[in-house]
Amino acid sequence: MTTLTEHVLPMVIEVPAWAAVEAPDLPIGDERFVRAAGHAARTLPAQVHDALIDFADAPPQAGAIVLRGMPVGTLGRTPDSPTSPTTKDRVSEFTLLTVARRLGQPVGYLPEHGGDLVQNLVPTRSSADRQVSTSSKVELMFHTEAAFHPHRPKYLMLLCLRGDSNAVTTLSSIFEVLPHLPRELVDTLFQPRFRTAVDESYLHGRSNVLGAPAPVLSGERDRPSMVFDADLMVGMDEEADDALRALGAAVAGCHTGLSLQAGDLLVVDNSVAIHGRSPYQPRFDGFDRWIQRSMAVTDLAASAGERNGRVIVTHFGV
Ligand SMILES: O=C(O)CCC(=O)C(=O)O
Ligand SMILES: [Fe+2]
Repeated sequence: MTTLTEHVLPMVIEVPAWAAVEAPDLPIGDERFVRAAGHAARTLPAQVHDALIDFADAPPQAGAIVLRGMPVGTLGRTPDSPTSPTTKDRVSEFTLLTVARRLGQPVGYLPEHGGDLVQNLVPTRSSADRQVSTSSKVELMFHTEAAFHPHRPKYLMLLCLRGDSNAVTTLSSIFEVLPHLPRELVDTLFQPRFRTAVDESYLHGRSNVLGAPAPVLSGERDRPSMVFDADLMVGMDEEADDALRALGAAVAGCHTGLSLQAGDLLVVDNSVAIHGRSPYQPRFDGFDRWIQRSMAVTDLAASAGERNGRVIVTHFGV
């Protein structure tokens, strides 16, 4: 049995009224919309702006921060699926992309909702018990976002438009977990003895494949980066597999969680923190939980050969 040890909570920044948000009347994916969001970063309240600068300079111990009270605009009903039309204005998308632009370059991923720069995460009946972001009845296991992807995002941003107090977004950071891991285990995790399968949301019916051997931990020994997926990653030998299981147990014993409420923007450094979500019970009544998600890389050039505009098109599966 694992005992739960303390894990720091992400710092919460209470956002004062942010008046200067005026989303242009353009499609969200239009480069002019993204540029306007980039320019709007200069109108962010000073403490939000400075917190984002500090966050990019050095990830905090929790690997994440929460901006509380961000504008989400006027919502209609929660859409039935990520790509169903909505009646909402563009305020929340502009909010997300403004923060994304302050931290890096927002990108979409073609297999996920067609590459939308801002994705609607809503519960759907068909995926209620699957390991995808539109699930609800199952626990979404701890993962680095797009762990299997060579162009995985550096930053993950989850803006809550409509909360559900029973849905807890779970969070753990390698900075917090590391002291609980024996030295030899850490040695193993630093070696390229792990492979990761592709998230089913990227496969659209194609057969899964394991990616190239890679380490779980990299970089500085006492302040490492981590790529981990409790569902999709395997060790290539018994010792590596045991190490992975031990890491999973350590994370299970050392994590925190928060129930996102409307206006909360959770900003995660995807290179040190992993996240998941508790099960919850949707009602499918038009007022279920509604999260918008954006992802950002630090450098667009790295994906140049596999990117169309801001949409990363890397193909997975056979
Ligand atoms: O719904 C959540 O709180 C987290 C979902 C998730 O893992 C994601 O969107 O990447
Ligand atoms: Fe995720």
